[in-house]
Amino acid sequence: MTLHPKYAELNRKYERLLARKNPVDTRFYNGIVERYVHPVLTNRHIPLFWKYDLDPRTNPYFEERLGVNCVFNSGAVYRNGKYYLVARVEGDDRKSFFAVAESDKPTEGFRFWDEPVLLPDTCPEETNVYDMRLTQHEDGWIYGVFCSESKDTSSKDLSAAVAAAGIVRTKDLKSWERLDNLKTLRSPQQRNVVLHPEFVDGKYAFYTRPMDDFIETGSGGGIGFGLCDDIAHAVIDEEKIVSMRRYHTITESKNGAGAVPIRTDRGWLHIAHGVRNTAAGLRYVLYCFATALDDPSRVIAEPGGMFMGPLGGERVGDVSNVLFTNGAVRNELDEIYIYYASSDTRLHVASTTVEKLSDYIFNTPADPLRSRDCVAQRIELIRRNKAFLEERS
Ligand code: M1P
Repeated sequence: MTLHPKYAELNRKYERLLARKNPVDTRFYNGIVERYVHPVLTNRHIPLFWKYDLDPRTNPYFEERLGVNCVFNSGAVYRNGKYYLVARVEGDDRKSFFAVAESDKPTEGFRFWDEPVLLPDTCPEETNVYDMRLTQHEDGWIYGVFCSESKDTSSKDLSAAVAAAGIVRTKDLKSWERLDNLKTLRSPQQRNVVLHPEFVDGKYAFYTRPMDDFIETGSGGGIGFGLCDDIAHAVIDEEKIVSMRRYHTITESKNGAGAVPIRTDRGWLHIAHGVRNTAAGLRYVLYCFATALDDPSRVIAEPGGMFMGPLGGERVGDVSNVLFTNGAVRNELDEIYIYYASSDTRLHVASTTVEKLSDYIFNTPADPLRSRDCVAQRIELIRRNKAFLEERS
């Protein structure tokens, strides 16, 4: 029996999409990162055989049987010259799962492996999983730390859920070992948890995000940091706040550790997300900070504001309230690629270098709290620039 003619047509489109070049978006400039015209992963990158039953006897109308709504927040690793993303794939039923996509190039050509990741079934209460951060740890394993969502059985509210940090490890991104979910004794819920790539005082170190409930961080004061002895049964009893939530800043509503920190000579570079209630509604942005090499819980530089926000005004329809990263990689050329999601529907990439990102983090002034002080800061820059220009004329 022959294949449905639609298959050949859709397959041609799929291959064209995967071969498409992804030029730098010249409409955007901030000197810190380059952004690219096309997303690196969307639901159109999902192989046809994940969605359609190709047998015309059981699918005579070539209907999508298991559709995919979107592909976004991905963990990222760079190994042996290849870029690997473990993306959050969300089916039409809005349940998420993980899948590995691979490319030789950091900004284009990502192709999903034939099958998505089937996690070991060791957590019967878990109803949904998403947002995996991938850490190549110095102990030799690649760890995936992700959001594990379960129904809150203690609440009468049918939609009440509990967020915890699930932990898996792998050597090849193919076979995954499930470890116990992270326990944080002081915080009832966790999201945006990131494993630090090196031991700290001989222990595994996590960036956490203490939350009062499933969505709201409530009294959770920002990005936390805690140590644990045993990664297979990880328990953190004390969380220290590293990057604080602050009133009237981009971390006002909540913030979260985004990508795994990048080691440089000057310190660990962190890319995180902040959420703020703005005049236009809730807005997610990316911000950065650096921590000390000998103590990755001690912030040594934290510029004010954001270094990447939604592309306001430039792409009508693509302007989103969400800008979220959980993966960035650095290659041997000291290039950094940041994989970020916009609108919770597609995955984009931005690039920078260790030098540029460090320059931004260590030389951008901190955010004064009051609007008046921000104006004063700006006037100071304007006057300095005027003097500089006059000197040259
Ligand atoms: O919708 C935006 C993001 O919301 C959650 O992250 P956070 O708790 O930091 O706001 C997550 O569901 C994330 O996947 C999502 O992108």
